[in-house]
Amino acid sequence: MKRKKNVTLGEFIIENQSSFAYSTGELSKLINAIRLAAKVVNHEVNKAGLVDIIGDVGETNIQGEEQQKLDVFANDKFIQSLKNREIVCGIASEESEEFISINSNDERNQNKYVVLIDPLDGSSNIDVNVSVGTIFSVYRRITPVGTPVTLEDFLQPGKNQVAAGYIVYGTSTMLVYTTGAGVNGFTLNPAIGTFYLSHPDMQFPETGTIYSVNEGHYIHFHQGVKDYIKYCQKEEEDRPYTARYIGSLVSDFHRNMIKGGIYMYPKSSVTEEGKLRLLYECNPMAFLAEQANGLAIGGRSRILDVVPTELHQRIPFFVGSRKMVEKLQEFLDKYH
Ligand code: AHM
Ligand code: MG
Repeated sequence: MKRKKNVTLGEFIIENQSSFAYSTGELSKLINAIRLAAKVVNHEVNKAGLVDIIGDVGETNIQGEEQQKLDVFANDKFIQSLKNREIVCGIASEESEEFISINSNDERNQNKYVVLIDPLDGSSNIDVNVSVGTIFSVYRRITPVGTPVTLEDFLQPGKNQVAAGYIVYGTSTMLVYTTGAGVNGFTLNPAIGTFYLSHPDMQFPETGTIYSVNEGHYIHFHQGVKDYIKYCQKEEEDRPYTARYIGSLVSDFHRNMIKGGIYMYPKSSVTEEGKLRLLYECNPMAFLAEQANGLAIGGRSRILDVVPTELHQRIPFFVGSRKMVEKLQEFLDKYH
């Protein structure tokens, strides 16, 4: 079938609204709110290099506003955008200790979605002009509408997600998301502030030749991961693989989804739970991966089956092309 050209994200959301099983338009509004905040954050991220010229973090700018750190700025923008449109009943952010309830104890509030967000992931890369990203995840609340949201609404296994996505602020800015019917990617035309469908139906190649891991920590990794890394480096069949590690999960994932590869953030002898957060980073990426024919595991089991116990829980994370993750799993299983 010939694909329509120049489809904007706005049009795509409207056209696909009815294909979403429980659609009442609420989820579409939610994605729209994220789209708008993404544009504002993109604008700010793009000026990050000018901070030393036009003022430093903590200084007061010409309008009398204090310059914010970009991750705080991004956090505020996404939360504001979702709050202003009154479309969610709760938000949890990697930036904040506690979740936020949005008029959820008002019985007129019929909003049923909660959003979990990592507003600016990989923010240590900003100072050196390397890509960063935003990650978001959406669930239907468990408790009844019109009653206060509780922790239970946020601590759901990833398989309950109704939508997830990321924005990558890279050489171009892209918004990639799923509502459970495949993964689609949209590229921002910064001149007119419009996202266009540029990557329809994204799929991880079944296998690939890229492995992404912070190998500086090799000495602390468990034996299964060490053996798999050695396997990646061995001269045999299509190996040695290429090592690529940006240190920005969204960008590493995005590249691997397009080219074929595996991303790993294992536990180690110094970080028993790994580094990445189950709710804000691993679950949304795992949902996207599975929707794009990839796999995501947390060591022994599928990430999306893990029942969370804490908002900021960390977990080892392995995600990527199906065959590569299966091969890694074989190595991990040897030591269990
Ligand atoms: P952050 O949430 O503090 O930004 O940390 C998450 C980031 C990921 O984007 C990235 O893959 C990882 O941390 C890199 O960690 P390390 O520097 O330990 O390799
Ligand atoms: Mg993060």
